[in-house]
Amino acid sequence: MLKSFSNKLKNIFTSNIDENFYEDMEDLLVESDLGASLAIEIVNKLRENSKKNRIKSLEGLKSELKTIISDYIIEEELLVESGKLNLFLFLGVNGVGKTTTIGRVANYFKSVHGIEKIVLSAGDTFRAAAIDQLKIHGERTGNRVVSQQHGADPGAVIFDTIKSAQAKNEDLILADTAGRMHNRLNLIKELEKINKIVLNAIEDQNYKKILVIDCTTGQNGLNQALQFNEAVKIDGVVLTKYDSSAKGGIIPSICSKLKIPFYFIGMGEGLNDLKPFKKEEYINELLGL
Ligand SMILES: Nc1nc2c(ncn2[C@@H]2O[C@H](COP(=O)(O)OP(=O)(O)O)[C@@H](O)[C@H]2O)c(=O)[nH]1
Ligand SMILES: [Mg+2]
Repeated sequence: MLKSFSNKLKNIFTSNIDENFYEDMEDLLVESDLGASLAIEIVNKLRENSKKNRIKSLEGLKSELKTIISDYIIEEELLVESGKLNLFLFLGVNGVGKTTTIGRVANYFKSVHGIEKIVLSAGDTFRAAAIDQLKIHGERTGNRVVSQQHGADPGAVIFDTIKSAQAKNEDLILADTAGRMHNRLNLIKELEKINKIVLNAIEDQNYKKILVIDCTTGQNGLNQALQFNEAVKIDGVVLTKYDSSAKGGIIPSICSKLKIPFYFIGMGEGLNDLKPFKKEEYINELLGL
């Protein structure tokens, strides 16, 4: 789909720079999941800037478009700070890839950053399968998993994880959460409770609340981000399934609304299919540069 975006962009860029050109550009941006209001905003800026700077060539316009979209995007490297307990809490609706992402993030910090003492926390107690799934990721990546039985209090599981990690002097906790409860209010209350427990249990902490979004859900991802951010302030996002029929326009869309960075991009189901998010690479791929 990314390919198709840049191909379509190529077609637009071979036409004359007239009002039709700007309309086609707007349609294309909406199609690629940037959302109508952001697409209009970007095209307005492009129109204004090209007038102001007397940009006449298609190449010039393309590079102006790149600058405009880049300005919305926030890239940040997720880091494990040494000498303290780091806790990354993964949030997001069912099926977006939270549990899979935890396995891959564990693998990333171990293999790329040499972080040895990682513990996985089975905070999704809502589904029995989620606990087993996390245990499998623990085995594969050679990390300890703290879990309780299906239906247990997720806050208690995460509290136990923190206490044992402190006792064992571990570096990093990767905590899973349920994407669904009996209703939405329950889920929000649960997340607020977990948040309080973490804030109280770790003194000098590097605590990040990370939202996982499936980019095949398009603009729906923006609604999810707004809702989770309202419940517990989100620090950053992991975008999964970028290898599937995804358009990726959700990235500038979420960044512009919430002013939060993207940390990683998931490009497949394997343990190594998670890459740190790189703004420059992303925008070049999007625009076919
Ligand atoms: N193609 C692809 N599939 C993914 C990616 N990330 C996760 N998945 C798949 O999405 C499905 C749901 O993942 P899971 O981690 O169980 O989601 P959770 O409910 O949020 O914990 C699984 O089949 C994963 O293998 C990705 O980046 N690309
Ligand atoms: Mg899960």
